[in-house]
Amino acid sequence: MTRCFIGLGANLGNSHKALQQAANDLEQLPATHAAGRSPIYRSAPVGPQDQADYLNAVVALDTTLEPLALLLNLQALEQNAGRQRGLRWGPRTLDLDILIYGSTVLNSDRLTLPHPRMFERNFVLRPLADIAGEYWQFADGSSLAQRLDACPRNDLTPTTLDW
Ligand code: A4P
Ligand code: MG
Repeated sequence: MTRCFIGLGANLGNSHKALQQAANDLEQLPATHAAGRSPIYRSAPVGPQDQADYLNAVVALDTTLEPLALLLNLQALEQNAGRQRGLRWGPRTLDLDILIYGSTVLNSDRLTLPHPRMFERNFVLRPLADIAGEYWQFADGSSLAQRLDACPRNDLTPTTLDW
């Protein structure tokens, strides 16, 4: 089993329901077990500003799915949620990113691990720290606390939305 962290984001339609459904579906994937869910956060859009606030969260999974198989499963869940690929960084009903797959470092056409933009995004690092802990260390030896310190402070608030 490999411990993975999946980033969830949505800002179109019923985003709360999309996150709830996605977390349930992720934990039901084949060869996969639930390993924790962060609180749900509300965050100002990064990228084009003429779009609604996002709901963001991180889900931890233990899985024996290989990284590419996991990615294909995430893309199928995005499709089921009615995802249309449009503007880069534009609004979406559901975005699922593999943030971390164990200690795997990968740079291929289809998959980059850890996720290349996560270190600039407090809406990823904050919920990740909630479930992984601030002392959690990346492959390069840096800690989540250090990464959070260095991260731009985009507007981010915890919600009381339930799972
Ligand atoms: N890909 C490569 N590595 C990965 C990975 N680790 N996880 C490839 C998932 N996918 C990965 O993704 C494009 C391609 O990236 C995939 O086909 C896969 O092979 P996509 O989901 O089709 O495109 P995208 O998500 O529109 O593009 P991008 O640049 O990945 O967007 P981001 O970085 O995901 O950003 N603001 C707030 N507040 N909250 C948000 O959640 N999200 C975005 C989207 C912008 N602004 C936001 C938020
Ligand atoms: Mg994405």
